Amino acid sequence: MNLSIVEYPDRRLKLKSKKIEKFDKSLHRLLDAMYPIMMNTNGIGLAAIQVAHPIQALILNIPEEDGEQPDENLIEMINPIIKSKDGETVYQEGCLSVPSFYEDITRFETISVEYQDRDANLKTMDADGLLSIAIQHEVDHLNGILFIDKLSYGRRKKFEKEHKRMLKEKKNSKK
Ligand code: Y12
Ligand code: CO
Repeated sequence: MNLSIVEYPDRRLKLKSKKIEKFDKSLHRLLDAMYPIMMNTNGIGLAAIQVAHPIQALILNIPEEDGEQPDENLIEMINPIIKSKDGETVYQEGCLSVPSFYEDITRFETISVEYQDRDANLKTMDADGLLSIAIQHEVDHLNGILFIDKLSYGRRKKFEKEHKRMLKEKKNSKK
């Protein structure tokens, strides 16, 4: 499966992803193909919409303290729903669909999320720390929300300016 990362300002990133009903080979193939893309780009989370599939699937691999991301850390969530949330935390987030831009984002500190695994088994996970932040970031993608949508008016303006300059530089370097 040939996948590539959809980047801002592509409007597909605004789409609401559809609930998954069929837990078949094509879903497994997509999840399997998303994993190397995420790992090869130093990602820790990736939603299916970021590879142009508007369905409610996301993957995560939260690094260990030494920065390693063993395959055993892979988490796949299908049709996730955040059932409860508490507290507040701030973290400097980045996104594979918004390369080279990082900003402090406020999120819930702890969450409880219900989801299905790739075989439709129902699961519940309580999360805090980076895992909680990553789940909230990826669930936002399923609702067409990017972390830059959470910036204040002033910070968003700053981002748009920086982004325009970055695209210009990219274009010039290709000439
Ligand atoms: C905390 C904060 C954000 C998340 C969401 C998941 N975000 C990522 O996985 C971001 C990855 C990322 C990787 C980059 O490196 C490459 O593309 C090689 C990157 O670098 C550049 O853009 C140059 C930016 C972001 C979860 C938890
Ligand atoms: Co993202």
